[in-house]
Order: sequence, then C-alpha cells, then structure tokens
Amino acid sequence: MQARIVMLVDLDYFFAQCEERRKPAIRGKPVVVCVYSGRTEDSGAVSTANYVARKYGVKSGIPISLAKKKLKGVDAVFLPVDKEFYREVSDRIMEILRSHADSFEQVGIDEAYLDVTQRTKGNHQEAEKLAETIKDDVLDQQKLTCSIGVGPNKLVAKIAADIQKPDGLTLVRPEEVQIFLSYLPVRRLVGVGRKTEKKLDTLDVRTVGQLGRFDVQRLIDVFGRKLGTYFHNAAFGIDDEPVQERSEPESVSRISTLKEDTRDLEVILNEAYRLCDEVYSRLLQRELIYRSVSIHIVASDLSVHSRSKTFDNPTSDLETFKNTVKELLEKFLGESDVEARRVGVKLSNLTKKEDLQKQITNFFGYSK
Ligand code: TTP
Ligand code: MG
Repeated sequence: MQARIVMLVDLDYFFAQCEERRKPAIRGKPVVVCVYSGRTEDSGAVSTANYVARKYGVKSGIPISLAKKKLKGVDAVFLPVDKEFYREVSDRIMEILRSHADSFEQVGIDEAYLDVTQRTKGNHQEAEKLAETIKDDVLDQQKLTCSIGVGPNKLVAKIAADIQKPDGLTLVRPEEVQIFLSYLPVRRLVGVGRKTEKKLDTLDVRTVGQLGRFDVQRLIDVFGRKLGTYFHNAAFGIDDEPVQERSEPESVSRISTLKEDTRDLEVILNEAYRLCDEVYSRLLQRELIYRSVSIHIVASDLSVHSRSKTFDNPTSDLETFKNTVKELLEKFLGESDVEARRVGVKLSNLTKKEDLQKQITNFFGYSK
C-alpha cells in the first residue's frame, strides 16, 4: 500500500475571527465570543477568544465574568455567538477545502481532514505546496487564516496542526513521526482526556515516548484491550483510519440578508438565483441529486416563512431549481403581505447520483 498523505485543516480562533472579518474595527483588540445564558448580564461561558485575548488568559470554556476580570481596564470586545453566520462562513470554506482533496471528512464546524495522496503523488514537497495553496485560497476567498498539519495519517496530521497556531503549517514526514511524537505530552493524542492523563501519570507515563515504551500488556490491563492497543499504536503514530466523507447531508441550503427589506419579486429573485447557483455547485461537488426545493423568508418582523415543492422523481437540473424557486416566491408574495428581510433556498431529499444510475440499470436489467 502506498504511504498516505493526510492533512488536518483547523481554522484559527474561528468564531472570533469571523467576527473580526465582518467588523474590521475590532481587529487588534481582545475579542471574546460568548454564550450568554441570560440569567444575569455576565452569566454564561466563553465560546472562544482571539489570540490577543488569549494573552490575558481568556479561553474557551471559562465563565464570562472571569474573562471580564482578566480583561479589566482593557479595551476588549465581548460579543454573543452567531452560529448561523459562522455556519455560512464554514460552509464556504469547507467547499474550498473539499475541492483540494481526494477524499474529504469534515469533523467539526472549523476542522476537516483531507486525503491528498493521489493528487500529490505521495510526494511531501508537493503536499507542502498544496497546503500553502489551500491557506492562500482560504485567505483570498474568505479572508480567514487557518493552521494545517500534514502527516502520514489522521492521528499525526491532527497533532501537527496544533503545533503551530495561528496561521501555521507543520509537515511531519513518515521518518520523522517517532521523534516528533516522543517528546509531546500524552494529552496531545486524540482520545487522551484529563482522566486518562491522570491515570497515565500514576504509571509515570507523561510523554508519548514513555507511552510507547510502556508494556502493552500492562496498558491493556489498565485500559482494556481496545483502548490499551489504541494507545500503544498511537504512541508510534500508527493509525489506519481512512479519511471518509460523513454520511450524506439531509439538505443543502444558503440564506442571505437582502440589502433592504422589500416585497419586490425582481430584487428578491436576483439574490435567490445567486444563492441557487451556490447551492447547485455544492450539489454537483457532492454528486447529489434532489427531489425537493424550498424557499425561506425571514420577514422584517423576524417571522420565518417557508414554502416547498417535492417532485416525484429526483433531478439534478439547475433550471428546474430556479424555476421552482421563482414559482414558490411568487406564490408566497401573493399569499402574504410581509416584507422580506432575508431570503434562503434549499434542496432536500438528496440522493447520490450513482444510486440513481444503479436503480435505472437494475430496473432495465442490464449492467455495463
Ligand atoms: P477550536 O478549533 O477548538 O478553537 P478555535 O478555532 O476558536 O481556536 P484555535 O485557533 O485554537 O483553533 O474550536 C472551533 C470553534 O468551536 C471555536 O471558534 C468556538 C467553538 N467552541 C466552543 O464554542 N466551545 C469550546 O469549548 C470550544 C473548544 C470551541
Ligand atoms: Mg480552530
């Protein structure tokens, strides 16, 4: 089997960086994105903070009141989370990342694995160049920085991505894996949480190197066969987990805010068609076909309205998509007197293109 080359791309201080992007004036100040629980003014937790705020000890998970204490007297910015906006930014970036991968696996709102073995012909120099290109593309097109780890598998790529942040690029060649891992604390390994770290500490195992030298049978005695074997292999950077696209999405959608509140079909359609093009390109990229089309309208009073149409047979036609959106919007404006503030379009009831092909082939009883 050819040695693999896997990347992990992690966006830097993601929620806070999204906020910096849309409010350039806050750049350079400590930015703290918070989940307010709403009980008292400052109750809740910090979701994330930019690197300026991190210098003051502010990080994910701490109480907002503590963050305020740490930033007392500093010109800091506290903002509530806006998941919908971060999701939009994330979707666009994931699309860029997916286009650079042989196989792709998103693992969180701001993280994805890319298997790039084929397109780099297994060459590490090529992989490094590709990682630079990806960083440039994300910055040019979406104005965000990310950190990338490159390694022979997911385990090593993930650890490598964490080594240099923000805006980092860390490449670990197969022959460097052992030395790269050996001095790291065990906590860096995926699957080693605080509890496991403590348990390993009582066994005098603190670094990944020490974990590798620790008797595997004793590890199995302490953690069970599955976990014990995993830890032993992980210590040597062994990991065969493939980079795999997660299951099919239920739907592909886009929503955006209109320049001003309106009931003008032309204006709404103009924006809706632009969203259709974006949604359609995602559909093609993932080789999906659709059976349902929906529109979403957020009105000026923030009420939310939807209209959908489902076809008997799946299709991948762009014209059908756009015509249906037009039809649904016309119908909606005829039935309702609200002004539209945001417009969204969605394709759902998705299936893989090849599944349809298989069905047809089976139906006609022949195969190529
Ligand atoms: P992370 O990638 O862990 O953090 P980050 O992107 O903010 O910072 P880094 O530069 O170290 O990668 O998480 C991604 C987003 O997930 C983060 O921006 C906010 C959210 N998040 C929470 O809401 N709560 C948490 O405890 C963590 C860790 C993250
Ligand atoms: Mg991140």
